[in-house]
Amino acid sequence: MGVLNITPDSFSDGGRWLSGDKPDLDALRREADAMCASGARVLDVGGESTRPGAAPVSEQEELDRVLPVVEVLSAGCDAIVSVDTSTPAVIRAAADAGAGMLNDVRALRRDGALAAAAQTGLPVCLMHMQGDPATMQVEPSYGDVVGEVAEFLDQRATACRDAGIDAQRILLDPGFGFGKTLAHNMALLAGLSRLLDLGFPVLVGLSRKSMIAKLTGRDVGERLAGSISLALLAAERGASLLRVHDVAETADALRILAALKTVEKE
Ligand code: 7PJ
Repeated sequence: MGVLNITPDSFSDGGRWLSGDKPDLDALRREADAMCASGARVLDVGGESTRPGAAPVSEQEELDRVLPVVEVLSAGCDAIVSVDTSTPAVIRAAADAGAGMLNDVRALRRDGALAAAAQTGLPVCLMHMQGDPATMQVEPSYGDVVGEVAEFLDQRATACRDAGIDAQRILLDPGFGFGKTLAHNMALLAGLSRLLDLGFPVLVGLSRKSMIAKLTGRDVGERLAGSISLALLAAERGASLLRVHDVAETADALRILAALKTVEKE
């Protein structure tokens, strides 16, 4: 899953895909084509930055950022267009515009989001976050982080099924960096199998995240090696979908892992 943030303030590609306050559709089209040629199967389009302390975005702003991009990418691209949103109006409009998947860092907990998602019939990714983006990195705390994240995701998956979302259309995500310290993030990666035990495919987003800075001291533009390492470790531990900025490089790493797995199976 390649990341395309249509925001002025996302931590790694903020402002890159905007010209003024409008999405730069030509540049996005080129980047999307490059990601697909490199092996992306899903493109994740987001109009709200959820970095710690990010400014809230209005519904209209989010619609203006996301919809034209969904329209353009879903018309001319083999990849599924996923929309990273928590907003019911964006969920509905994105589905009408051709989106093929919904990705919600709030796990469809906003008023009306669950019903809106169910109505679309699209696959949904439910992510765990402790707190909200404004304050989530202020002393996050857990007793048993893996157990608590698993319990939350299990409850949200049940809520989705009760709302009429087919179990086969649900993905789960521990939400690396969303209300988590480095120790919490590493415990979740080490314990990924406990999330797989819930019976749903697991998506992970580790690309360029600040946990890499904590481990390697690297600035955001220098986290490729760290990102690929984490992607590979997550894939080995059973993650089904990797949300990444650097599609070509990650795809190379996955090809090598796949070749090793083939030999191990023989
Ligand atoms: C994630 C996400 C993640 C899912 C972001 C960034 C920060 N959605 N949206 N999982 N992270 N499902 O671009 O790294 O980890 S925004």
